[in-house]
Amino acid sequence: MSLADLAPLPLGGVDPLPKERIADLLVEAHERTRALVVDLREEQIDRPLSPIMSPLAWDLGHIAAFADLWLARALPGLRPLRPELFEVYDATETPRASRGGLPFLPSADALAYGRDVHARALAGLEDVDVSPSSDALNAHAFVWHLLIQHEHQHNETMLQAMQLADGELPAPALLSALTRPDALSSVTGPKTVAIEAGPALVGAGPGGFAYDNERPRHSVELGAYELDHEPVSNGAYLEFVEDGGYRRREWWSEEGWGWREREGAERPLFWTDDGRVRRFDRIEPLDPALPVTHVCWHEAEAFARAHGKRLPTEAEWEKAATWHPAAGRRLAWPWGDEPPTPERANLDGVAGGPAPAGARPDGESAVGALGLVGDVWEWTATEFRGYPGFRVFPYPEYSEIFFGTGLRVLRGGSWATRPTIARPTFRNWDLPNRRQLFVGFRCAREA
Ligand code: AVJ
Ligand code: FE
Repeated sequence: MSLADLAPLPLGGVDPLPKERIADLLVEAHERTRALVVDLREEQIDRPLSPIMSPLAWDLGHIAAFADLWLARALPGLRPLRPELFEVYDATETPRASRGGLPFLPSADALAYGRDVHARALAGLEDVDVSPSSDALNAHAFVWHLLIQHEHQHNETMLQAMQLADGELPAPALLSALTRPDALSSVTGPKTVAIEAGPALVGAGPGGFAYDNERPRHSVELGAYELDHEPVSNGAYLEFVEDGGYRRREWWSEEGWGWREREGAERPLFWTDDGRVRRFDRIEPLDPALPVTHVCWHEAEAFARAHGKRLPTEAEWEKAATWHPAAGRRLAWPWGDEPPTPERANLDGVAGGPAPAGARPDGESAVGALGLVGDVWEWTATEFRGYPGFRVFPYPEYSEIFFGTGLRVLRGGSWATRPTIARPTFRNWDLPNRRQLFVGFRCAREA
């Protein structure tokens, strides 16, 4: 089966998804995970590639253990295959930095464990009732989507670890379109879109899969605001650097300046001191039309301040991505209710990196913004917390334990995000000093 044949459709819409479709998604996720490491040497999979990331072999075993655990919880009478491994693969108990020292399975064993659990999942799915009247874990195929979403999120995490590996690892061969078509190149300049005052509907509605932190849908009153038409480009960010962006204290928050001084940061991660940029094992010219990538929240915030702007709140981001002012309703995606296509959004790893601003006019949102979904995750001003009326489901360690701990919300997905994850209600989060995500930003201001 080719990966292209299995390109996952986003979830949602049909609920519950037919079992054959769920099975396809499980197979696709499993094959993608294996394809990400297939060209690597065992030693590259087994050792930590960066102090802030897990070894790839840990991700492989963790994906399997997560599925092993939840299958046993969801299928009556099924005992986990390898419960003795659950502690080693518990993300809460073992922070990423210390995972290199854990007794996790080396790559060949981790892959074998993954294959065994995957076979169990496919067999278990056949007999289970996923209709809305089934038990809490199986109704609407919730737990099955949970396995897919989990593996898909780790697919992106694994790519982050590979990019962090000091230029030692090539991009996986499956990211085949590593050369971006020139025809896409365009710079649209510092345009903004205007969004009228009024309520924003934020969060996932009752149907389809969503994580607990995306619910419940609620209304947030917003004033009129302007949002950048597209993510901030390398060209604009380079001007900021050349204007002394990293030397002018007045553009930084106190916390941000502290970060800058401790790090000695002078430019985005992966920009070289001779003005180029590293992508996996290649050093390339800095393309001014591409969105700036691998900046932390503090850098994004300083850039915004230098331009008399600020970062958008997550409600502002979501309104710009989903609100159709003329129709007076919320859309599922920026461009409408249909799922992403390669013409609408740069997702799923296949482009090997972000696309130039303006490259995908078909992805325009109803308020006229581009690139909200795909290309780069976008930092928002908002701290990660539960929405009003939040209820944990099915476990607090997915999101609740992170609420109110200083993490910032990111929206929109990147070029490496699986389409199943890139829905506009999805909330990613990270520490404000982290730059390993495929992350950029756009600015906002009061109208
Ligand atoms: C939502 C991306 C922050 O990677 O820590 C994976 C997703 N949770 N396994 C993370 C997740 C459990 C999570 N993020
Ligand atoms: Fe995980």
